[in-house]
Amino acid sequence: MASILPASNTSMRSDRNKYIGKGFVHVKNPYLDSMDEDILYHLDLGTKTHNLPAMFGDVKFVCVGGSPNRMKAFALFMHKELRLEDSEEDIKDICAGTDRYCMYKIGPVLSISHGMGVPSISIMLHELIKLLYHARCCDVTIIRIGTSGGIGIAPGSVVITDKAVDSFFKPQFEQVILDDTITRSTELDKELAEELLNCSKEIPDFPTLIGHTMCTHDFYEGQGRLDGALCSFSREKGLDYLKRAYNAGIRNIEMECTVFAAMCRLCGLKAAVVCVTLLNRLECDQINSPHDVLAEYQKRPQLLIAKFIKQRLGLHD
Ligand code: R2B
Ligand code: URA
Repeated sequence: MASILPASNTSMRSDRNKYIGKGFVHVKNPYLDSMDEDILYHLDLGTKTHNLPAMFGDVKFVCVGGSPNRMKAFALFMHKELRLEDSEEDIKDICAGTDRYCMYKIGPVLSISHGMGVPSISIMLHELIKLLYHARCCDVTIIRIGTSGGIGIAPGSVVITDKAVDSFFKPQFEQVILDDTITRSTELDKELAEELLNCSKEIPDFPTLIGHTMCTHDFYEGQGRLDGALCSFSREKGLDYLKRAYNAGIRNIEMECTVFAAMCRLCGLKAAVVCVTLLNRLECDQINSPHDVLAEYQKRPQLLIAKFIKQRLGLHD
């Protein structure tokens, strides 16, 4: 599927401003359009080596998730659900030239892994957003599907995020730029969250709710766990933090949603976060459900997003 450009067809100095209108994915970087070539290093793609509009111009849905295996599984599942004519063997990792991230394209759907934590997803998003911009994609919906720790809800519940908040329960993302810290809004698309919730109601035995999601920079102490290599607070203090989070409307904790919300919002992507909870953090720290149970939980966000995409495309089960 790769569409490699001949060396002559290379200039990035085309009139890009006309694509900044409503609906087009945009970048906010005055330097980008004056570059002769843009190498998306961690995706192993580039404007001189690949015909990005031909490869990606029809993308309407982007699904991102931490694990490469899960994003491959999602791509194969989408392929089955969309009943596309090409065979399963045609679904190849577009980023096979790098082992940083994986990427699969299934018709209008892109499935990409982002690794764990803010720095990892942030690098991927910079390059993904530039990719969508160079490809002149418009009206793109992007959804992070993932796992999380639930607060006060049954394990296996799916949380659709209405507010992505930081460790201080604030709906913001603090980005250190040079030696300054700037604060970006983490507002997500409300209508999209409602649409996803309505979609979930059509799936039997599919516990789903809308709630705030907290993004932390650490899985252990940062999420109030007592079972890391380091723990510098008491059991009572940890539990008190989680209870205060619950009282502030937070229903799950993960590690990417704030930067994801902030970057997508600034670049014209309608964004949602859909995470299944693997445990109830008011009851335990360790993820101790059997593997088959966890595997079933992990499929839930995929099921919901596949149903949502099919509905948007006017396809029925
Ligand atoms: C959820 O799960 C991962 C940590 O286990 C992290 O990437 C996240 O956000
Ligand atoms: N992912 C997290 O970030 N925290 C959890 O507790 C589970 C998954």
